[in-house]
Amino acid sequence: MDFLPQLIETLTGWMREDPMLTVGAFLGVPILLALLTDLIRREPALGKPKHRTRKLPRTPEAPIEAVAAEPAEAVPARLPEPAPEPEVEPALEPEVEVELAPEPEPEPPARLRDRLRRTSEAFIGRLSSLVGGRSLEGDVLEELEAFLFTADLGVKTADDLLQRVRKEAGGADLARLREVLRAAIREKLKRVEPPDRLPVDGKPHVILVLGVNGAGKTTTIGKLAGRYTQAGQKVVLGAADTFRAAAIEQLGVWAERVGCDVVSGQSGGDPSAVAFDTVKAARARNADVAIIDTAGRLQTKVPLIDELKKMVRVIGKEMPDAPHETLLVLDSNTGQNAISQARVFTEAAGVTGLVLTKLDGTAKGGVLVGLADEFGIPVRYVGVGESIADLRDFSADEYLEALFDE
Ligand SMILES: Nc1nc2c(ncn2[C@@H]2O[C@H](COP(=O)(O)OP(=O)(O)OP(=O)(O)O)[C@@H](O)[C@H]2O)c(=O)[nH]1
Ligand SMILES: [Mg+2]
Repeated sequence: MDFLPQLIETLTGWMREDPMLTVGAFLGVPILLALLTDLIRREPALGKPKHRTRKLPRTPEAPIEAVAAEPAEAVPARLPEPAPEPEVEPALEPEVEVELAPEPEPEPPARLRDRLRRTSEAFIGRLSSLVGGRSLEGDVLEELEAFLFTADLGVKTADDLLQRVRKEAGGADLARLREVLRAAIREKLKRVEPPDRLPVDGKPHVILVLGVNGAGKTTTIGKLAGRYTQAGQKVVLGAADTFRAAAIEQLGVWAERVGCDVVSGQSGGDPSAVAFDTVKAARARNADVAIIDTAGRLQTKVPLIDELKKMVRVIGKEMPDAPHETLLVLDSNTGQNAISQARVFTEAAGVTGLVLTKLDGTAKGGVLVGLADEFGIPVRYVGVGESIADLRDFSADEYLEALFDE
């Protein structure tokens, strides 16, 4: 406590010895302190321990905010002297990629004749060169018989056409043969021409889509949803193919592309439950059409066919007259095998319409005639490519023209 008297005594001594210096010290020291405080406030780094800050590149993995939020205490008081940083090009802002479902190409619809060219060449083209300038008798009729039985028409249809040719064109020439065949095939195709376009028989009109693996079910559903939507109908899709994980996603892409809702369940879940929910949701949302996708199944696998029967029963519980349409999708490339597929599916699930896909690029499109002849089930649509416009209403005359006209 005797510090104060000592200080006073010392200052009095200084005053006595050099009064000017003492007054200067009294005024100068506080001014100096004030200046120092102000300087530290403006340059905080001066008042902190020395450490290095690094600018991180501006990438999504290292956002700027994360660097700023790092607490100062986390930095050690003394950092080892860092190696000089290499010159780095300033990082560009990362480009943001937005994935959009590809838009359907707005190209004008191709003529069926162009798409059916290979079938036409393999059937009528080969038949014409086989007969050539000869008349229809003896060996020529035998060659014709062998040809028709291997032409993807099915045995029943080939036999029937041969009888017609013998009766109506026996002894005649190629021109007459073409005439008789064209008329006979037309008769068969006219029976399976659908009476109406894009039917809407219920509210919602429920369509169940069946077929073996890879036949083109999901693609057909996407195109069909596109066509109904373009016609002003509200569509709900049901992803009841719970067997293949990517199937739900595939249908989702189509739903986004055409602008409709999709109902889906768990991968590996009960497809009947999804079918039921789809019809229920379509009713609740006042939709006009509900289209249900199913897992591709081989016609020989009985449990899968049983599952299909269950699905039809369960849909009927939610809406007694549904499904209004059960479409069987058949890949034209499978030729005569499509006929045996149709036999099993029609027995299992009461198929009301056929869709023949991939008529473009196949030589086996003649199977459509065999299917028409054998089952008499309407051929609702034909697939002649991968865009929405490539799902066509089946027209007997258009098909005939594509097959016969060179
Ligand atoms: N060229 C052509 N390709 C088609 C046509 N229809 C479908 N495809 C193609 O056939 C392939 C199989 O079609 P999907 O719709 O996946 O067949 P899916 O029956 O649903 O197959 P799963 O679900 O595995 O049973 C795809 O590459 C389609 O693009 C068509 O009319 N023409
Ligand atoms: Mg599918």
